[in-house]
Amino acid sequence: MTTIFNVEDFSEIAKDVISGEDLPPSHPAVHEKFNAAMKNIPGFSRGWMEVRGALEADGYALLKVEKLNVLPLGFIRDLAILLTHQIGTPNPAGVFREAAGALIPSSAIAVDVRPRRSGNRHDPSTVDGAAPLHTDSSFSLKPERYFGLWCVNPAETGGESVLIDSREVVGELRKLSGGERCIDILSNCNLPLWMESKSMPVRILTEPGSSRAIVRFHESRIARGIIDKELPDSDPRVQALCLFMKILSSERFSRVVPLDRDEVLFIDNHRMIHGRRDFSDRNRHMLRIRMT
Ligand SMILES: O=C(O)CCC(=O)C(=O)O
Ligand SMILES: [Fe+2]
Repeated sequence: MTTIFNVEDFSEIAKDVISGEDLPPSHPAVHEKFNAAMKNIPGFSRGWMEVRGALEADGYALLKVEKLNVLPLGFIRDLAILLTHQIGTPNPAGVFREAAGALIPSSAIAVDVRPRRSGNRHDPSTVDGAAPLHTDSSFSLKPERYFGLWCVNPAETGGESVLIDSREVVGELRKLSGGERCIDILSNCNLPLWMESKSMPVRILTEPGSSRAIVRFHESRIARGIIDKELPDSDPRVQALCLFMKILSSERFSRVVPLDRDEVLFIDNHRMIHGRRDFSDRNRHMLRIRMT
C-alpha cells in the first residue's frame, strides 16, 4: 500500500525558514517555525494516521513529502527528524564521519546512506552495490522498532529496497515438512553473527506468531559467523537456517520498493527483513533515521 502525503506549498514554508532570518540548520527557531507551519498543512494529521495504519497493516509505509528537496540538505535533516516524531522517537546512531581525510566518531540522528571513499563493504550505508538481506541492529538484543529511509537523491538505475515480511515466512514454514522444527530451532537457539573481529550470538526469531515477535537477521554476517565457528552443514541450526533462507530467496515473498526523490520509506524493523538491489550511481543519497 502506498500512502501519498502532500505538503501543500512546502516551498513557501521553506522560503520563510531559509531567507526570513538567515537561520542555520538545527537552530531551535528553525524547529519552531517548521512545527508551527506543519499545523497549518491541510490533512497533516490524517496523512500521518494513514502512514501509521499502513505500517501496522503491512509492516512498511511509503510517504511522499512533496518538494522536500527544495530545502538545502541541513534543513531536510531538520524536517525529517521533526516528522519522524509522528512515528517514534528518533534514536542517535554511532557513526563515523570523514574530516580532513580521517574518520571521526560522532553521533547522528539522520545518518547519510551514501557511497563514500572510506566506505566499509560490511556497512551498506557507506558503499554502492546490493545490500544483503538483514534487519537493522541485528546484533542488538533490542533493535530499534522502526526506521525511515528519506530519499534525497535516487540512483539513476537500481538501488530499490527489497522487503520480506517475517510473518509470511513463518506462516509458510508452518506449512512445510520440517518447518515447525525449523521455527523451534531458530527461536530457541543462537546462530553466530560476525561483527568485524568476532562472532556474537543472535536469536533469529523471538516469540514468532505473537504480538511481541521480533526477527533479527543478517545474511552475510551470519554466513561469515558460521565459517568462524566452523559449524558443519549437519548442525541442526545450519539446517534450520537453510530452510529459512530458501523461503527468503523465493521471489514470492519479496516486495521490491523503488524510492523516488522526496519519498520516505518507513519500515517495521521487528517484522520486516530488508535488502537493497544493486546500483552504481555514487550520487545516490538517502537519510536513515532509526526510532525506538
Ligand atoms: O541503501 C538502502 O536503501 C538501505 C541501506 C540499509 O539497509 C542500511 O543502511 O542499513
Ligand atoms: Fe538496513
